[in-house]
Amino acid sequence: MKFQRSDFPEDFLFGVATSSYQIEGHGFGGAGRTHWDDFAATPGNVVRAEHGAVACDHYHRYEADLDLIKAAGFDCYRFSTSWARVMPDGKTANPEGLDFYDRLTDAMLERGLKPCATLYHWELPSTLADQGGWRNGDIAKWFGDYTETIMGRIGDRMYSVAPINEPWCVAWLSHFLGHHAPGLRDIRATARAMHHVLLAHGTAIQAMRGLGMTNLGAVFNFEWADPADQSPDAAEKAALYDGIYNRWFLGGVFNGAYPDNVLAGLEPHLPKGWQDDFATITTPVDWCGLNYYTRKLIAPAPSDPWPSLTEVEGPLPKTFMDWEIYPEGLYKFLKRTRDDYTGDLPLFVTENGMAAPDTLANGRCDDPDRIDFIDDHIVQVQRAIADGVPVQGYFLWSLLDNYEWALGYEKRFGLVHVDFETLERTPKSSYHALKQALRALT
Ligand code: GCO
Repeated sequence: MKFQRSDFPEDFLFGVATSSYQIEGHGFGGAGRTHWDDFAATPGNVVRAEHGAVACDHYHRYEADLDLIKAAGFDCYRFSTSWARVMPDGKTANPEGLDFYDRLTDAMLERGLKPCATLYHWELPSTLADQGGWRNGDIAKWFGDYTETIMGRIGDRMYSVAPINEPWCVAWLSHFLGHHAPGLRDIRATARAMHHVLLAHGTAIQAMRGLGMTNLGAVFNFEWADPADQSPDAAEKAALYDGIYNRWFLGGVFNGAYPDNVLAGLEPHLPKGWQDDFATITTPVDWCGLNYYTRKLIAPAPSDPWPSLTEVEGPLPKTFMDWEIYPEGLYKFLKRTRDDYTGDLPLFVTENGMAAPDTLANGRCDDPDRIDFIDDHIVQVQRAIADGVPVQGYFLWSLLDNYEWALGYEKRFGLVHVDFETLERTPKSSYHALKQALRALT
C-alpha cells in the first residue's frame, strides 16, 4: 500500500465490513425465511439461483474469521445482525439467534475489536414481506421492536450502531428497479419504501436512545451522478438521479425535507401525513457513514415515464461489477455531505472496495488491482481530511468473498479468498498489504 497508519490522525479507525445473510449461512441456528430466500427461489432473479443457506458458514467459523481481522491489525468489525435470525417470524425472539450475536460480540471484545453493528442488511423475514414489508407503515414499529430485542441483548457492548444499511437499496433498488428482493417494479411501493425506510431508521434510533445507547449513526450508499453530455437536459437528469440516490436520504435525516425534483415524481404516492414523520426521521444521530463504490453517467430517456432517465456506459476503467473506478467521487461526497448536511458530525467511510475474478494459484491469491483501488480511494480520504472534513474511519468491503446478492458467489469482494466448495479461507495479497500498512506504527 502507498499509505500507512501513521499518515492518519492517531484515533482514525480502520475496519472491515460484512453482512449477515452474505456470510453467516442462513440455514443454521433457527433463522427464519427471508424475502431473499423467496427472491432467489424465483427463476431469473439470482445468478444460478444461488442463496445464502451456507454462504461462508461464518455462523460456525466466526472465531477464525475474527482472528483474521485481528491479525491484519484492523480496529473495528462492521457486522450486521439478521432480523430473521433474531426473530424468525419477524416478531418472536429466537434464543439461538440472540445467543449467536452474544457470542460474536464477546469474541470481538476478547480480540480487542470494536463491534460496529448494523441492524438491517436486507434480511426481511418473509412473514413481514407477506404483510407488505417496506410498503407497510407499521414496519417502523416492527423494526423498533426488533431493535429493542437485539440491542437489549448486545447493545451494552456495541462501539457503534446504525439501523439500516443503504436505504436506497432497500427502497429504490428493490421496489423500483426490481434488482433486489422483493423484486418489485412499482412506483407507489417505491415511494412508500423510500419514506418508511427512513421512518424505521428514526424509530430505531429512538428505541436505542431509550436503552441509553450512544454513538448511533446512519449508513447511506452514494453514487456520483455526472451528465452524459453537455446538454441542459442531461444536467437536469443527473441532478434528478443525485436527488433520488443521494439527497433524498440525507435531506430526510439531516434537514427534515425531501428534494423537490424527487417529490415531483413521488409525492402523489407517499402515505398521508408523511411530513409529520420528519419529527422521528430527524432524531439526531452521532455520526454519518458513507458507502462508496462508483459514479454513473446519466442521460434523458424522454419516452419513459418519470424519472425519464437512463444510465449510459462511461469511459473509465471498470471493476468486475462493471462499475467505473472513480476515486474522486469519494472526496466529493465526503466534502459535500459535510458542507450541505452534517457539519461537524463525524463521518466514516463505512464501505469501499471492489470485486475481481480472483483465483487461487499455488495457495496464493494475487489481487493487485484491489491494492491500487484501495490506495487511490485512501488518497481521496486524506484529501478530505486535509480540507478539514471530519472523517474518522475507513472500512473495507469486505473481509471475505461472499454472497453478492443477485450476482451470486462469483463477484469476489473479499480481502480473503473463500473456496465455496471447501469453505477454506486464503488471505489475498491485498490482505497482506493492508496488514503491513496498518502495522507500520507498532
Ligand atoms: C452494498 C452492500 C453490500 C454489497 C456491496 C457490493 O453496498 O450493496 O452493503 O451488501 O455486497 O456493496 O455490492
